[in-house]
Amino acid sequence: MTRHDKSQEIMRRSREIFPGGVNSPVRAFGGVGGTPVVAARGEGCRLIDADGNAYLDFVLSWGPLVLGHAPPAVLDALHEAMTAGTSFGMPTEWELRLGALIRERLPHMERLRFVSSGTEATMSAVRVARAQTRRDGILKFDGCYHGHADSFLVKAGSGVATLGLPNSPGVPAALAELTLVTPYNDIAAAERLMAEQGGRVAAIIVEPVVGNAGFIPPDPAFLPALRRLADAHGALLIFDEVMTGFRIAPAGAPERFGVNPDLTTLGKVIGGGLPVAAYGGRADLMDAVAPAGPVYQAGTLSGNPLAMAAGHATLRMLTRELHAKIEARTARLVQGLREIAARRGVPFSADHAGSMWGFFFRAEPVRNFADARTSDTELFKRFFHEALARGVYLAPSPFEAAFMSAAHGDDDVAEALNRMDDALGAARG
Ligand code: KE4
Repeated sequence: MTRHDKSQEIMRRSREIFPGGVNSPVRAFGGVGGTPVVAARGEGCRLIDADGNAYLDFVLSWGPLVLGHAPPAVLDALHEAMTAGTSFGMPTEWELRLGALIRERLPHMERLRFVSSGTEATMSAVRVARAQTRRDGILKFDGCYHGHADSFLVKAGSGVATLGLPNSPGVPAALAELTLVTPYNDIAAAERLMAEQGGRVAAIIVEPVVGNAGFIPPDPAFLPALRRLADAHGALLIFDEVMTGFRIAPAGAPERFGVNPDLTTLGKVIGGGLPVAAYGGRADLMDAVAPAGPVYQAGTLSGNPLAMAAGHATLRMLTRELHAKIEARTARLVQGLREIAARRGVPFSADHAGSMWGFFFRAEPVRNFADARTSDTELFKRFFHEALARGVYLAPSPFEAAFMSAAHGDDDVAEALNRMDDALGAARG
């Protein structure tokens, strides 16, 4: 078994400073029990904790590290940028370079604005939608997580779901009632809700592939139906691609599913591990954003040159060929897990979209958050810890997705499967 004395000591002291000892709830192991391991360094696909234990990392900072930890190209770009200074609060060429590259890869983002977190991106996209439609309501899907802005903390996924928080105290009822919620993949329910209340809905916001209730792909007809529904009721369609961006396809959900949103949010991968997110889309909508228009949104460190440099280096490396290579390895890992579970007679379903993947201890496919909650979360907890003890780091919650990076080689995938096979045997008892 691995030792975690230093992690335990660091967490003991951190609990005296940070709520729950962490700076983001999902890191606290609330969904799996026990004490978090404390990261000390990352090397490619490996994570080393404060006690020197090494793990094959499939969380990758919750998605940003599509090239793996500390990729040389990103470190070189960061070094070049930081020797010129760390922040200016002024236009720089770095933001132009990354903005132009994103628009080249994602032509549906005619205009975009950089911010520093996915939460800022989604709250700003909704503000634009509310301003442009002069409506206050939004429609989201049960188990989807769009960051912690007040309007989204209604039946949210990720840490809200992991910790079993009903919604969140501190969100005014008057605001929460503006957020309509309906089950993911249920077109009829969404149609009924929009027929009743569509006149007050500014936007339908959706994770094109859900990564915050566990991994849940859309039924083929779901996203096209949302496009039609938004158009029929004069609402906008927002694809929250903070997690799926540059993960499920080189040009995102529009390429994978053939549906164009009105607005898109990005994050994670576009910062290469530094704080970067963005919102954007149709020019006629985005030109309402200050100072071009009256919709106010701002940020001291938006477009920070170090973050722009890291994101630019990451996307430059992430060619279509590399994306396809990472996707192929992800497919092999998922298929390997299915075979292990079948051989061991464990009820199990797993799937992937590009380099994003996930699994549930449940035989039937998971189509929405209610399904996800019927999976065997107790077995997940045991499996998580048995895998951790064998050097595999998975998301510490059954309601999160997993990821793959360019740094995971074929041998790493094979090694991870061997370790997880052994872990499942131990977890089953
Ligand atoms: P941030 O504010 O955490 O940068 O992004 C919020 C967000 C928005 N939209 C989607 C689809 C997201 O997945 C996220 C953040 N994802 C979580 C992981 N499920 C971040 C991890 C955390 O909360 O610490």
